[in-house]
Amino acid sequence: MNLIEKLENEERLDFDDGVKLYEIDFFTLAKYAKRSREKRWSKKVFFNSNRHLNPTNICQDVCKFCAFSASRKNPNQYTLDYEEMMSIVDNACSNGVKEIHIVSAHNANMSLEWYFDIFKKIKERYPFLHIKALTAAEVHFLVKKHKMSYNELLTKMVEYGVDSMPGGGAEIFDEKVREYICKGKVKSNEWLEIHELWHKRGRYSNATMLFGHIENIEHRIDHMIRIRDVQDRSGGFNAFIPLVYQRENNYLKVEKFLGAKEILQTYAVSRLMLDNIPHIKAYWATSTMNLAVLAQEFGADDMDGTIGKESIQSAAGAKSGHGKELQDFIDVIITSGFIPVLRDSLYNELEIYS
Ligand code: V47
Repeated sequence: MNLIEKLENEERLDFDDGVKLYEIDFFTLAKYAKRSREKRWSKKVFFNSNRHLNPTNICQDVCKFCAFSASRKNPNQYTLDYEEMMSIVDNACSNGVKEIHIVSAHNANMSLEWYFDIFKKIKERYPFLHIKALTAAEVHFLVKKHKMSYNELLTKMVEYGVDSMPGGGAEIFDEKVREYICKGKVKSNEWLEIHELWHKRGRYSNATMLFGHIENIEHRIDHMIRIRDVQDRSGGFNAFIPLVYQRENNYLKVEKFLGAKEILQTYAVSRLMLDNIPHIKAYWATSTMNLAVLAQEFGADDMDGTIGKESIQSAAGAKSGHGKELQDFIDVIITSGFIPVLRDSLYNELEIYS
């Protein structure tokens, strides 16, 4: 069966099909990706009211693409104290935020208790606030440092109030590319294992892919298929998030940057390859609001959320330092002919604006 027949019949696509998707006519690709997102979500575009919290930027690892962690290029080290963190959370909650998304650098000076106390203090004050915290990269870092098993740490995370895990740290799973861009970080199979163990507890998480740097199309398809294989067994990934590489203030020299066409193709290919993941998120912080809403025509159905303050991508040049208002999402989604849906972290629909 050829690729177009497979797309017509909604057959599962293999590795070669995935590569070919980048070669077929752009609007034919868009047609099938959009059909797939509309079958699932019709004209709905999801977003949420969230706040990012990055407790420390001191990191023992050196990922070449990262401009967030303190280094020669970013000498401003910080570690927030509990009072500072709680004041951010208080502020967010008084503005109606429903999710706190906590990601730290790998700071060898901080104890395990320091991490757990962040979650505990937030949950004590705001029992209904959803805590999305600890990437698989952080889980791996903490487990190695404290000589415990993944499962022991995941048990503690649940005990101290973590509700779901973010999709960070996946980068690109191809071992050669990974070795070059983030040597020493959680390995690909370990990243996948941590998420699968988390899903086995009935918990949810996301999966990201950092693209537009030194990887090629084959690496992207391989990345998606490794995630799809886990999802076949576990069903715990809520969303796949292709993150567009931002190029400033880091150590990864990239000659050629992606244009809008290849970014949109990648959202579309993600939708078609990842037939078992409910949501494809066009994260506005790396794609801009304009492209994130256009991505809804190319298979995406989610734009992430208000964020409050964004520190990781904005350090590398993205214009995402300041968050957005709910009204910004509502306006851009309605003007583009879609239906804005305010969701919670697990995609329960809180409000539909029509
Ligand atoms: O894993 C770092 C990425 C990720 C750069 O789960 C960069 O809902 C682009 O994972 N250019 C962390 N990206 C952020 C993340 C995330 C974001 C939004 C939502 C969710 C979710 C997860 O940021 C890292 C890394 O891949 N990143 N540097 C850069 N220069």
